[in-house]
Amino acid sequence: MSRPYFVTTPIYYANAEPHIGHTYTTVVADTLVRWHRQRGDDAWSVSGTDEHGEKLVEAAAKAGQTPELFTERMSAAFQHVWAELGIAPSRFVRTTEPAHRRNVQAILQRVHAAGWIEAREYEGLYCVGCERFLTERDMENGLCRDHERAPELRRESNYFFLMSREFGWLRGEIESGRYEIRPERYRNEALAMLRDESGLGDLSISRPKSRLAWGIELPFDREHVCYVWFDALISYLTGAGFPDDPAFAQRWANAEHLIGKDILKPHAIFWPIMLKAMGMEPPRRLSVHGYWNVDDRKVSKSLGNMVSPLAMRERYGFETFRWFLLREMSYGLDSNFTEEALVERVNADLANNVGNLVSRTLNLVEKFCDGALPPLDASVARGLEEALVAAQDSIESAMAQLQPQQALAAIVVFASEVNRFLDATKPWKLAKLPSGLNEATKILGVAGRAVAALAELLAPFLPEASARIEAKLAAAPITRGEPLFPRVELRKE
Ligand code: ME8
Repeated sequence: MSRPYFVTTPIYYANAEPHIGHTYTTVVADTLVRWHRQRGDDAWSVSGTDEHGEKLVEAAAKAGQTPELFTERMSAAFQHVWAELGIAPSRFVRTTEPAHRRNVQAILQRVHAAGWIEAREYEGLYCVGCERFLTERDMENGLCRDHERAPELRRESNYFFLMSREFGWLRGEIESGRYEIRPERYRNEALAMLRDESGLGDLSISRPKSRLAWGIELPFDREHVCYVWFDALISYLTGAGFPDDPAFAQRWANAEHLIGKDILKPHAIFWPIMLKAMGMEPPRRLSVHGYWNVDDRKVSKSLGNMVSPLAMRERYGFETFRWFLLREMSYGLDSNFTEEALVERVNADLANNVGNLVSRTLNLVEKFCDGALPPLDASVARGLEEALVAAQDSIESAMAQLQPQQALAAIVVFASEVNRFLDATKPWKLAKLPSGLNEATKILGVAGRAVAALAELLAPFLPEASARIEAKLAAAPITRGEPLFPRVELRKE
C-alpha cells in the first residue's frame, strides 16, 4: 500500500511577482513531493494565490486595473513561473475560484450555526500590510514591525470568531505533538503566544462591504465579506479536495504545511482552532523556515532586491539556483543570498565535483569500453557500496528532519568519494598497461554504477540534471557529451 503524503506551500499574495522567498518554499515542497514519490508514496501538493483583501485592491488600483483582471494576471504569472521551472503542484488554488468560494461559505455557515461566531463593535489599530488589527507587540515606534508603516485607527462592527475558547486545548495539541510544529524554536514561539494571551484574543473575521467589497460574502450577513486570512487558510482544504474528493480524508490526515516564519501566528493559532470549529483534526505538521535576505538586506520591493527565479535561470540555469537555495539554507534559520556565494558554491559542488565526476566517468567509458557500461564487479564495488549506503542513510535522516541542506551535503560527500576512487585507481593509466585493460574495465563498471546511483540520489533535488545523467548512461554508445554543469561566472547586472 502506498502511503499518502500531502504538502502545501502558502498561497502567495497575488500582488507581486514570485521572488526568491516564494521560490524557496515552493522548491522545498516540490523536493518533498519528489522524495516521497521516489519512495512509492502517494504524494499530493497544493500551492496557489491569495487574491482577496485590501492589499490586493490597493495593488490593483496602483496598476490601474480592476481587482478581477489584476488578480487574474498576477495569478497567471505565478502559475507560469512554476511551470517554467518544472514545478507542478498537484492542485493550484485561486481564492477567487468558485470551488473555493463555495467551501469558504459552507464553512462559515457551519461554524456560525455551531455558535462560534459573534457580532461585536471593534476599535483598534489596523495594518493593511498585515490585513489585521495590530497588538502592542506587533508595533515599534508606532509602526507595524513587519511593514514599517503606520497603522490606522479603525472602528467597525465586526463578526468575531471565538477563538480564545480553545487556547487551552490548542496548547495541549502542540505540547503533545499531535499538532507538530518544527523546528523546536517555532513550537516554543507558538506556545509563548498561547501563554501570553494578551497578544491574542478572538479573531475578527469580517469586513464591512461598505469599505471592502473585494472578498467572499458572509453567507449569514451579505453586508460583510470574509477576512482574508480566514478565506486563505481554507484554500488548503480546497486544494486537498474538500469536501467530496474521495482522497480528501487520507490527504488531510497526512497534511504538512510549509511556511516562512512571517506567518506563524495564523498557521499555529488561528488555523487549528478554525478546524476544530469545523469538527476537523488539526494538520499533522507545520514546518517553518526562516527568511532569505539578499546582500544582507531584507527582501523588499523598494530595495528592488527581490531576486527573480527566471532571471536566475537566465544567468546561471535554474537547477543551479535551486541547488544553492536547498544547500545554503538551514531550514528554520535565516540565510543570506548573494550571487557571489551562489557562483562559488555551485562551482565547487556541481561543476568541480558532481559534474566533473559524471564527465570523467562517461569519457573513460567512451574511450576504454567502446561506450558500453561494463558489468558490475562486486569485489571492486565494495568500498563505494559502503559510501552509497552511508549517503542514503544521511539523506534519509536529513529529509525526515527536513534539513535538505544536509541531504545535499551527503550527496557532495558521495560524489567526492567516487572521485577519490577514480583518482586512486587511475583506470586511464591502467588501461594503457599491457594487461591492465581488464582491471580498468572493472573499475569503470563500478564508477558507472556509482554515477547511476548519484543520479537517483539527486532526483528529488535536481530532477532535470538527474534525468540528464540517466539519459547519458542509457545512451548507446555512451559518450562524454556536453558538461552537465558548466562552470558559472558572476553575471550580476
Ligand atoms: O503571507 N524568505 O503570502 P506572501 C523566505 N498570502 N521566504 C519568504 C520570503 C523571504 N524573504 N518572502 C516570502 C502570504 N517568503 C499569505 C499566505 S497562506 C494560507 C496565506 C515565502 O505572498 C514564505 O513561504 O506574503 C512566506 O511564508 C510566504 O512566502 C509569504 O508569502
